Amino acid sequence: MADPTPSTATSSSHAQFAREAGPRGEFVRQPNRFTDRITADGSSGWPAEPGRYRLVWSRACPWAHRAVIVRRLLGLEDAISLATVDPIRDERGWRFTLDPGGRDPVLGIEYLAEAYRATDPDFEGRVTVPCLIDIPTGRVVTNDFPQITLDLSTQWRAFHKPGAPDLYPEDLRAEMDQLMAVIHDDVNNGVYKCGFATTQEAYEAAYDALFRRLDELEERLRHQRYLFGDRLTEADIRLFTTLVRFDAVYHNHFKCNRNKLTEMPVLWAYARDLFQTPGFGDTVDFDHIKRHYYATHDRINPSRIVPKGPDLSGWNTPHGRERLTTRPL
Ligand SMILES: N[C@@H](CCC(=O)N[C@@H](CS)C(=O)NCC(=O)O)C(=O)O
Repeated sequence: MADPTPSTATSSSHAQFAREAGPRGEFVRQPNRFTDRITADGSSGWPAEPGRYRLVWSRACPWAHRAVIVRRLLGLEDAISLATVDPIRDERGWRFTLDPGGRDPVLGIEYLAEAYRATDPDFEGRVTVPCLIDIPTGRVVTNDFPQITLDLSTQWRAFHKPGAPDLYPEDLRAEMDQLMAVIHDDVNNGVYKCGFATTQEAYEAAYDALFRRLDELEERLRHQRYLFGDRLTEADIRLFTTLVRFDAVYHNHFKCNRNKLTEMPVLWAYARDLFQTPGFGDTVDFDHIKRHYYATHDRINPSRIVPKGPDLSGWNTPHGRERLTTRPL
């Protein structure tokens, strides 16, 4: 381990988000504030109903990107509308400055924080995407990102397109939950734990866990096309949204630099295979991704300079993974 002396002061003043710094300088993500669920039978008070809810995302955000890929694969675009925020937050948070007049045309608000405050006037945490908003009342139903996507699969079934994939199949759920949990801890959130650590020790622990897990996934995917054999599932979507950001931001900005994704041959081919699948690559916006991370985490990158590289043209090169498939998608 490198000499930890320079950063042993674990003061949260070094942290990107002061309220989310643990006692040993580790990043501790805030809990999701709104955890209501939209259900098929409406028993939660929020029935699955086309046209009623608006999904708010940032093209930069890996957690929100999941929801958009799932929505697309299931054919829920007409049932759930989409609001896109500016990749650059100001001191009041996510803004609808990409829309005419700087207002979301459906919700009529300029800042996502307005919906959070309308739902909970005492809310003081980070206002986050993704979230689902009830259009008639303007209330935030949920910003519980892991549940949002599972519910799109299980509670919105009546509105899926014909032939939509089962992204959360019952026979795989126990195994999927287990794998998605470790991928969350070590990879999806793991890159943030590297980037937002305020001590050398916390950073190295996160870095080691991240690359240990990536090595394991590299082996798992060597002889099978997806994480669960020949079936594309939500687990792949969750892994993809981190992998696609890896070389563009995490490798440099979050110091996840043992190697680039392009230097892990199996994961690189796997990620390209997904990238070239409709719903994946066509929902990736490298410009938003780079500008968001480099220009809004001012503790990590005070100059806000956005690197010109890396060369991202490799994403569309042949991946050769078709030979691993025995069943059509
Ligand atoms: N809801 C989760 C995860 C979603 C999340 O972190 N989204 C990021 C974008 S990737 C966000 O909205 N951040 C707002 C901010 O940093 O102020 C959380 O509260 O940490």
